[in-house]
Amino acid sequence: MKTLPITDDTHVLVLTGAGVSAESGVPTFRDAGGLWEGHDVHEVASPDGFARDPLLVWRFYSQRRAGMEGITPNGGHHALVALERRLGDRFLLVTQNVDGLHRAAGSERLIELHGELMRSRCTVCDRPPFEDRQAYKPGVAPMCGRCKAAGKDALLRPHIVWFGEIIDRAYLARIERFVDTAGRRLVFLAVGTSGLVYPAAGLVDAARHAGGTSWLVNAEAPANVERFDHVVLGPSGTVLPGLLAN
Ligand code: BV8
Repeated sequence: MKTLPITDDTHVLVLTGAGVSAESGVPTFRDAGGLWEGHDVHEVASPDGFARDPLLVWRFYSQRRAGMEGITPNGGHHALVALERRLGDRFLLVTQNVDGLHRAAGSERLIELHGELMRSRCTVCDRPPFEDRQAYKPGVAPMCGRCKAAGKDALLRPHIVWFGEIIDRAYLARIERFVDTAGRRLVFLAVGTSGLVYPAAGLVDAARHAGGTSWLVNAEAPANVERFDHVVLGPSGTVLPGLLAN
């Protein structure tokens, strides 16, 4: 079994996708054939879709919130926490997942690039995103309490980055700084991602451009497999503990 080549000055940047949560029982985007709970992704994960039918979008996200009941991190999440604790500031984890499982496992040097399923925010006022685990009943679109107190009606929305929405610049700057500082000392590890969604899918190119080496752990070879120096095919919950063992 291969192990990730980590020496005293190796910097590790990890990118995870839906595949890292699959063994915890969270359905992946691709497994659903691009249809989530039977909905076209652009109907339920885009600003236009929300403007068109906020009740449908809230039903979709409420279903996903309810679906997280009893779901816990798996061996892959825990192996990444152990590596973070071993490397400290030479480690950074970027996840495309909104399921909160990395945070639940104890990850701290973590960027949740596409937002968080269990947080909501107001579509009008500048109230910061807040924890909201509520799976709203069909037909209910939650409203902002602060706007209501000011006599206004304002819809809440999930604190999620939808297709066509920009990623927080501060996140991208932090990733850029990490890659630039690491340079040739960088090992980039992608886990459980089909490599189709940008800007996350471009991180492997940035890592290689900086002189780093790229690793992929995935159940099958994804579209961008040729951009990886090393490929380990298999379930990440089983593969990562061995691959990351010190
Ligand atoms: C942006 C939140 C600037 C939602 C998500 C045209 C119009 C508008 C935009 C675009 C456009 N063309 C291109 C774009 C850019 C667009 C994009 O990349 N589109 C793609 C489809 C081409 N990107 C954006 O819009 C981003 N913003 O670029 O802003 C801009 C703005 C306007 C126009 C241009 C640019 C924002 C993207 C964020 C979208 N939000 N999530 C929600 O989750 O509810 S993305 C969503 O889908 C997920 O978060 C995730 O990122 C993605 C699914 O990808 P994966 O995580 O890789 O999951 P997937 O199921 O695909 O793959 C799982 C893999 O795991 C598989 O390979 C499988 O084999 C493997 N696997 C399974 N089990 C296991 C396993 N591996 C290991 N172990 C296992 N057990």
